[in-house]
Amino acid sequence: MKIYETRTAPNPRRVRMFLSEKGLLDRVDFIQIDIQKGENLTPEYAARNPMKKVPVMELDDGSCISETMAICRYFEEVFPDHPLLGTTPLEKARIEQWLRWIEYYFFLPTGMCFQHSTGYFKDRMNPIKEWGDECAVTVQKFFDFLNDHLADHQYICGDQFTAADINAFTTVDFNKVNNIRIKPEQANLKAWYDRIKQRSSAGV
Ligand SMILES: N[C@@H](CCC(=O)N[C@@H](CS)C(=O)NCC(=O)O)C(=O)O
Repeated sequence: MKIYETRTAPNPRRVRMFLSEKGLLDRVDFIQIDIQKGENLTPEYAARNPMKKVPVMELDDGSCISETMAICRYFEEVFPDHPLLGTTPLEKARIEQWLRWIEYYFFLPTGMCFQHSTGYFKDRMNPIKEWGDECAVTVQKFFDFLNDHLADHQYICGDQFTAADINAFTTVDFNKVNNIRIKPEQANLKAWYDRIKQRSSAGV
């Protein structure tokens, strides 16, 4: 099984961290795609993922699945040990709720802030600096929201580490490119961040 990815990009990192937590990293061959050079924009790559993004998983029979959480879902179903997406209906729904909050109100504005402020992909999009600035405000509000939530939670979904922690942690980390860091007064967020950072999966 192969995963086409980019080592420095945040979506592939979410998948690697998920696989690391489940002890599955060595089941996969990782193939590096240089997205800044546009290696993801070729017809050959688009045949695997018409959205031309990383990551893409390719199974041994040649079938391909893209979208970070779809890939994680595949591994959760095939390898249910060390569940990261919940086991009971309520847990599954709560984790899904958080995954969506993180994706829509945190990860997406983080990516938009980066792309519109830096012009990293200016060969394929029209960066609008004001939109980048606006997204930075949304991101900072989510840092505050997480800080408040973590006042009485060990992990995002309670007492158990889940994929929601992976997605929030990798998004907080990626915000270094936006110069958005945890503020000294966001002590709950900092304590949670340090807790996750100690896990070996945080280093993959
Ligand atoms: N919704 C997709 C987003 C994938 C995505 O945007 N990947 C970025 C890297 S983190 C990418 O491939 N960017 C290259 C480009 O936009 O040309 C997912 O969850 O996997």
